[in-house]
Amino acid sequence: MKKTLSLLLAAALLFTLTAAVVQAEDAISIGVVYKQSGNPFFEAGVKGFEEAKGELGFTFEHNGPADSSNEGQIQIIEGYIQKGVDAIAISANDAAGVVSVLQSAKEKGIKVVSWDSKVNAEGRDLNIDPSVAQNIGRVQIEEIAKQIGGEGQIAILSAGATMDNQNTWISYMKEELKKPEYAKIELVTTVYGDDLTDKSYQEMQGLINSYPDLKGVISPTTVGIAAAATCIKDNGLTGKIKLTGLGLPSEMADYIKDGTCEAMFLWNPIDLGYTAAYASVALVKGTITGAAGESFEAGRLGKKEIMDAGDGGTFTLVGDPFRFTAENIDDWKDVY
Ligand code: RAM
Repeated sequence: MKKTLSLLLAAALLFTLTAAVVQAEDAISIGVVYKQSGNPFFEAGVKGFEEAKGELGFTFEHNGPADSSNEGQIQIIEGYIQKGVDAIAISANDAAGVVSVLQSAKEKGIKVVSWDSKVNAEGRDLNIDPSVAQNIGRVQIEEIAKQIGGEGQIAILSAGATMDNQNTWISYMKEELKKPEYAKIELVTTVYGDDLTDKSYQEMQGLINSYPDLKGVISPTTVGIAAAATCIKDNGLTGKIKLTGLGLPSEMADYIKDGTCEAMFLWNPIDLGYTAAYASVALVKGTITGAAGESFEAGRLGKKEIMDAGDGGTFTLVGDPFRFTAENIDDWKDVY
């Protein structure tokens, strides 16, 4: 009797172990690529992948080039293809530059989701946009207009010249600026800090040197706005050059409180990564193909509708931009 029992126990143990191995082998694997390493915005995005992993049971790796380059992203993608991941989830430095390598991934059956900054339609199955792009552009113009009292020179300090998310938002900012109420505002230039802190700081210093009458700066990048705030403060220009854009509360809290940046916007980057993870898994499982009209469940964020993006591909949306000020920044600075 005892012998039969221990045999049964051994068999049960073997079964459990085998099941665990099979499950580990079968787990969906996602290769996450972001614009650059060391950017806290993407570290927050990775937290969203972690959270979804706990709910869905996939495995993932994440990486981005230190220099924000397209070449660096291509190398990372090639590595993921070699490893045989099931899905690639990328925020692209160059929407066109990664299409070819992602097409070879797709030929091997790998699903491709772009999130945060899109890949052109031919290279993706679905894009996850943080929020309605037109809105993101509009609120930043409204904000800077209010801060500078409706007139004067403004400049844009952007991320990389080939980064689709900033370029799209900037095109909507320019549309917004055509409205009669902004007739006295002059956009003097757009400069690019490539989402690198030092370069962004230098570009901000360049703006200060070249445009002595500059009244305001919009920086639609978390790296850019933080570097611009430091530079404005270092030059003793707090309150003289107004600053708004898209910033992380964790990086900007002090500058919001001391008035270097009266107000800025952002959506929740954790939710963005979380949604990209759910979309990747749905594509791999085949519950969606990424076509307009489909929808998928994104855990605590509920049902996400897939829509026509107007660029030959499709997209879904995560949330609304939130306006951060001295009144609410303390509620957020420890979150992301
Ligand atoms: C930077 C990156 C990212 C962008 C945010 C707002 O971290 O450029 O792509 O979405 O800013």
